[in-house]
Amino acid sequence: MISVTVPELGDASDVEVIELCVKPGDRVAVDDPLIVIESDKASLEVPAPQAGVVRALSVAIGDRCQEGDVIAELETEDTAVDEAPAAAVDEAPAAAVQREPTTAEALAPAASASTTVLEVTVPELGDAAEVVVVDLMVAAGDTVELDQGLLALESDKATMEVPAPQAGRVLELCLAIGDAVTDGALVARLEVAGAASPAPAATEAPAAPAQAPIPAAAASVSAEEAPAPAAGAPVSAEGDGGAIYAGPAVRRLARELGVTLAGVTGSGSRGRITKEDLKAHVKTQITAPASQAAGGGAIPPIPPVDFERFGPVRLEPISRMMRAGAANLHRSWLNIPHVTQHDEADITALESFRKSLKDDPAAGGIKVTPLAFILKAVAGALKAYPRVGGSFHADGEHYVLKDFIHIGIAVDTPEGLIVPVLRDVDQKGVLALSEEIVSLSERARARNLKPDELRGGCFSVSSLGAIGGTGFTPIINPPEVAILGVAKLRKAPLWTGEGFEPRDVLPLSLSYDHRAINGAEAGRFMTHLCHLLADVRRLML
Ligand code: CAO
Repeated sequence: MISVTVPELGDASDVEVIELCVKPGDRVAVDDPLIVIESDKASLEVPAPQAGVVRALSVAIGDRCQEGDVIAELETEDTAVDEAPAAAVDEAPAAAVQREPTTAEALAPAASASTTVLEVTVPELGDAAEVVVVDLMVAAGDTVELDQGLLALESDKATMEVPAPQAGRVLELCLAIGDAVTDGALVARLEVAGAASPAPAATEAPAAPAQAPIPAAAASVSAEEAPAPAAGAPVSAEGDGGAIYAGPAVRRLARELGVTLAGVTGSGSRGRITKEDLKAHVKTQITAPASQAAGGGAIPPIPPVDFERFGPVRLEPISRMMRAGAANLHRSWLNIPHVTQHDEADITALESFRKSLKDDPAAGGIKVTPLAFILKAVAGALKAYPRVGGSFHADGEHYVLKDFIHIGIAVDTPEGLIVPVLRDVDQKGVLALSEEIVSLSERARARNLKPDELRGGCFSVSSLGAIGGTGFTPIINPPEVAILGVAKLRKAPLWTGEGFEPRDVLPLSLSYDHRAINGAEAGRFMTHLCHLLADVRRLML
């Protein structure tokens, strides 16, 4: 553990703490700012002299301090290992626990070291840019088995566990409940016996990352960054020449976000801009009425309403999943020219066969709903009309045709809508698809889907058939270009050529991206789909 003190202040005798950049428990790299202090002439960040974990902050905002005053206690990489649980020290030769091995040592044959420290990181998160820690399943000092969950993460779509890549002892858990993390964030340090097995790269312990040489590109970026103004130096000005009070970390963040600090109002003393000010500014810009941001063609905002004027109201939080879903739907609706093609399939024969499966031992008691047949028929129609399962290429010059048929199903959950994907639907039977629908929808409702189960779809099906309705216009799930809405099956009189017969009629609505699919193709796709559903024996051809 080392004590971090206020550095030499030049002319200034005492300074005020105006910002805390970290909190106890935070992991910092060398030179990460810990606090910001301000004299009457300038502000200055006090950086971490070494990489480590902040164990305590000895100052609060508004405190006045002087050169040499302790501002924080930092557990550095070395001291963290020194203070490893006694049992670990007992069981392992001192050399193995006194310091972390380098990558080379960690990967060396077992004979060279009796223990190795593995850094477990957040695995690839797929579409989820950021996830939140919702459960800590172990504590420092715990012994863990291979694949035992260390902690649980939750995105707006699913919950997942980060498992131990090897059996061992948890030296340190580096995250706390509520922390928002991204791919590669450090989860835990694990002491494992012997040399590290060649685990996936993400879980291998790199040699103290903060000490790794900075690649040339990174070095040139940091050279461009404004240096921390020394105490007593004038506060640097930005853009318009006016004085802008902001530390290097805030300036760096502003550059990353493309924000000109001149437009940001600072809430710190003497108008100093904090990270919170910057984030609030960006949020305001994003949520600002489009008419202000985008000029004449923008969408006029819906004016806010004070509902309490009309009676008592209650506020209910909107789930993360619901918010993410709303953003996706809005983005799709605004970007994609939707057209919806309606049709009806005569599924009398399909229904009679499906109902017969209830008592058929061959079905093994599996619950079979019309949806499994619909997926199978959609797969057949996608084979015949592959453009409907395609996507625009990001280069804007190509269309992607896929040699696989993965189909998403919209599942209604208490937290919001979620679309797990069934893979290779064309290669599976109706019973296997039925089992998968039940499994995916149950796990979607338990928020227990893996990221891989939520991506890769070519097409989606949204079934409201169990609920009701005669038709609806579903919203496309990009990068897909089409989605099928299924409404409630009904008995209807159909003309057979000789008279009317009561038939089972299934209303279907295909919303498609008119840039990708023209109306004639959509019409043919739907006609073919209805044809397949009318006699599912055709799926075997
Ligand atoms: N017409 C009439 N009855 C239907 C039907 C239809 N089109 N589709 C299903 N049913 C029946 C089923 O056969 C079942 O009855 P039985 O048990 O007597 O056979 C009953 O309705 C319940 O079905 P289910 O909902 O349990 O199963 P499913 O396979 O049809 O659907 C799932 C699964 C996950 C898609 C569904 O539960 C769900 O979440 N639907 C909502 C999707 C949604 O919200 N879409 C709107 C998104 S906005 O575009």
